[in-house]
Amino acid sequence: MKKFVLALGAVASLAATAHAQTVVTDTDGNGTYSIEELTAAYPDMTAELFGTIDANADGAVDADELKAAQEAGTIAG
Ligand SMILES: [Ca+2]
Ligand SMILES: [Ca+2]
Repeated sequence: MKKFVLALGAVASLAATAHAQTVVTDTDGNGTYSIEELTAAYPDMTAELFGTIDANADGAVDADELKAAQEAGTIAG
């Protein structure tokens, strides 16, 4: 019984960790985030906001741009 309770606690803390952070998934696996992929994580995403995050304006957000935007508070971390 004690083992079961411990396992339950581990699952609960994992869930809390996942919830504390917005995870953007590279759904098509091309190494960058499209506006569709960002919208899945940030429902309030707009083309204008995407343009702000896409610092080098190449039409895709890479991991560095995403991190910079999160650190700058442009989008939630
Ligand atoms: Ca992608
Ligand atoms: Ca970019």
